[in-house]
Amino acid sequence: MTLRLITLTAAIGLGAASLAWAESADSDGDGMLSLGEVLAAYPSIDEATFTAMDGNGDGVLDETEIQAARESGTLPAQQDG
Ligand SMILES: [Ca+2]
Ligand SMILES: [Ca+2]
Repeated sequence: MTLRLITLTAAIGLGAASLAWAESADSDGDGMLSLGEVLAAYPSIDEATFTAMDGNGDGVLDETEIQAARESGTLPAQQDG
């Protein structure tokens, strides 16, 4: 039972961590990051970098594209403020 509780807690923790990007950068709460949201949240990123991160070219970054950008180091770790 203790192990099960730990596993459940860990799962919840991972879920919260994966959504952390959206809570601070996704200002309109649609679950994806537009160019404007990325520029506002990450001053170090320019439009060309955004375009490079937008793998399917639909003009917004979905969670998959954001995860890929973070893993490749293109998108910096979450910034405070
Ligand atoms: Ca958004
Ligand atoms: Ca996209």
